[in-house]
Amino acid sequence: PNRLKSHSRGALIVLEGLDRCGKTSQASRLVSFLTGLGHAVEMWRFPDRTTVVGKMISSYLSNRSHLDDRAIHLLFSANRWEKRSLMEDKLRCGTTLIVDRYSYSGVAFSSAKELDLLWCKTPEKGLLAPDLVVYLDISPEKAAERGGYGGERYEQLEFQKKVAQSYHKLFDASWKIVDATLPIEEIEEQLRDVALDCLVTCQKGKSLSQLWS
Ligand code: DGP
Ligand code: NA
Ligand code: NA
Repeated sequence: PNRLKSHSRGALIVLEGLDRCGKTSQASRLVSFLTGLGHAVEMWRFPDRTTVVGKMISSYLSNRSHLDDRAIHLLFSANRWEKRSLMEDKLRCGTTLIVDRYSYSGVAFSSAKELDLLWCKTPEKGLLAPDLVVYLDISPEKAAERGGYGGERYEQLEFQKKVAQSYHKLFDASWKIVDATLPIEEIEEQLRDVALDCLVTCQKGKSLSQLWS
């Protein structure tokens, strides 16, 4: 492998989308691909349900507890903050992170509950900004047809329609929007291409920046 790689930072690549859009399996395929090329790569996901905060979130999502909309918003945010320094260390040491959901889920899901958009973004300010955001685009109806909604709190068609609208408000020209209804291998191919471009940009010295500016 290339000696230069160990001197450059890793890339922060985020996958976003509605529930059942296929992010999780695409994230793991991408990790295998990049690992196979000799890159240091880890798959992360938010919420990270293994921490104390993550367990509170998991309990909320499975309807075992009930929390005020703003309280749960802040817990999701805290769950990203508690991983921030580790995230930065990994990236600076050259590890690329493929992250299944991030701050955009935080803003899209909470603002779908009609919380103020700016209020939703504020606690997220200062988290690391991704180098690449891939949105796996699927209509709420098609996602629901895929079945396997696990019965968690947000996995309902009417709510997912609102989440889709919220995501659309967050779309930015820098996002890569991929049609999530294409065959799995085609999606995988598109992700490989954009991820490799992103790695090159980071290796050339692109600096880390912060949300939401
Ligand atoms: P997942 O483990 O990817 O299935 O995500 C669990 C659920 O929580 C899913 O419906 C998306 C939602 N979610 C993920 N991140 C956030 C967040 O930061 N805020 C809110 N309100 N919901 C989130
Ligand atoms: Na889910
Ligand atoms: Na998922």
